[in-house]
Parts: sequence; structure tokens; C-alpha cells
Amino acid sequence: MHTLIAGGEEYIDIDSYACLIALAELFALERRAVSALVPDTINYSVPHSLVVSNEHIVTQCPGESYEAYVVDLSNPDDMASCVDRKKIVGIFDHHHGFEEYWQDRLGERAVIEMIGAAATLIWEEWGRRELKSDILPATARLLAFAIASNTGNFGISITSSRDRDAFAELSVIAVEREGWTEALFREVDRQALADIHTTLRLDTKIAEYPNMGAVSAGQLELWDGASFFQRHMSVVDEVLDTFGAPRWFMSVPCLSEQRNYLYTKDRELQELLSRFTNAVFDEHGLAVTDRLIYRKELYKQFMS
Ligand SMILES: [Mn+2]
Repeated sequence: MHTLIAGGEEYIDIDSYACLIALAELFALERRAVSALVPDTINYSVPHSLVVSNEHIVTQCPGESYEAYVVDLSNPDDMASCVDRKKIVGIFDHHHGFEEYWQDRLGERAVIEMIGAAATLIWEEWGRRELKSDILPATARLLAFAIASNTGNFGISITSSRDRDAFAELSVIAVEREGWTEALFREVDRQALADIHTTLRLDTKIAEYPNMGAVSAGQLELWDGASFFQRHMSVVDEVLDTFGAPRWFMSVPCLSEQRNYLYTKDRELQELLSRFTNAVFDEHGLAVTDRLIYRKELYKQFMS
């Protein structure tokens, strides 16, 4: 039976990309016929220098007869559309919402755990199959950087010791020294800023908040976020103003400083954001937090 590894329909970030490549390689070592479904467009979070090409990568589902594993995703609505949901036999994910659904269907082959990166779960699977020493250095590097990236360089609260352990082991196999990820994070910054309009549009979300109505929330994670608003404020104004909600804010998690740069001219949003983060807004509508905080976390606060 052919095995297909799949992720999302449109959104393949560094975590899903690393999972797709690494799980396909693991199954190929076990002499399974395997394909990894990688759409043509991958997210800017994948550094060009880590992109691999091999015979397992496909852009279409392989005919009728296959079994599928889904990575970094468990919401059936978001999965690649060509994947027959009935053919799914395994899931590796770290998002809330569909744990029971998959547990009922797949039992222990539903590996859904709330840790920093799905890439960590894939690396642990390499361990269960006792093949860790056979991974290609390029794949080890990919998994390791996916873990560093998905955990905000180990700064966000969901980061677990399992993520740290996996990263340490993979860095050794990839023959990397301490601090090796910085150059890759800088490469991602360049990719994100190369077409900043598109990057902002793709990473802006609208949510309804109690007593506030619709709010557009832009987020752009950067290694070097300190000078972002000095350089790009007019683009932010332009994209967020036309995004569709009457109020908006923009957040730039800055990985090198482990804190966020926030921007909004809306007084009520400033007040709310200040209450949740202790950040103080200046006369330009800018503020800096004292820790790294992602939009997901802000959502939760806004809703409560
Ligand atoms: Mn992920």
C-alpha cells in the first residue's frame, strides 16, 4: 500500500514542511512506497537554504489506493483537499480541538500533544522506530529549525522540555554549533520583507471581540523586529486600513529580543493591549512588551 504524507491545503509553514519531509524519509527507510504532498507555494517561514528536493515530493495525491498520514494539523476542514479523509490512518499534531475525534477513529495512531512543534513529535517517532542514527543531516537541520521557529526560539509558553531535547539531539546530528539558527532566522526575515504587502495580507486575521466588534490583527514574526515600524509603518497603515475591520492592531514578535513591538492608533485597543501586556503606548501608537507573546494568546485574553 502506498503511503501519503499530507498537511494543509494552502498553508505550509516551516513546521509542516519539516514534518512532511522527515516522515516521508522515515517511512522510506522502512522500505515503504511513500509520497510527501508539498504544494508549490510554501510559506516564507521556510528558509530557501533548507528547501530539499527528492523523489518522494509530489504536488498531487497519488491515485486511489493509498493510506494517509496528516502532520501539523488535525482539523479535517484545513487538510489538503485531494486527501480522502477516510484513508487517514495516522495524525501527528499539536493543535487543540480534534483530539477526541481522532482518538476515537485512530486510537494510538492519533498523536496529538500540546507541545511547541509537531516536528518534535516526528523526531520522537524516529526514536520509537529506532532509526535516529539514519536521518540525513539536512533533514535533521530542517526538523531542528522547525522546532526553534515554532517555539519562538524557545520563548513561548507552550515550549516543552521535549522540544528542547529534540532540538539538542538534532543539532548534533546536523553538526551545528550553539547559536546556529540565527543566520536562518535572518534569512526568514529577508524572505518575509521581500514582499511585505503579501506577507502582511496573508498573516492578518479578523476576529469578533466582545464589546469591540470586528478587529483586524496583523502579526509578523521577525528575528530583528526593533526597526520594523520605523521602516514600514506606511505599508502597515495601508494594508491594515483596507483589510476590512474598523479597528486594527499590528504585533511584531521579535525573537532576538524575546519581546513584541505593538502598533495601533485605536485608543480602546491600546488600553486593552496595555492591560494584557503592561506595554505603554507612545504618541505614535507604538509600544513594547516585556516578553514574547503571540496573537493566539492575545485572542484568549481579549475573549475573557
Ligand atoms: Mn506547528
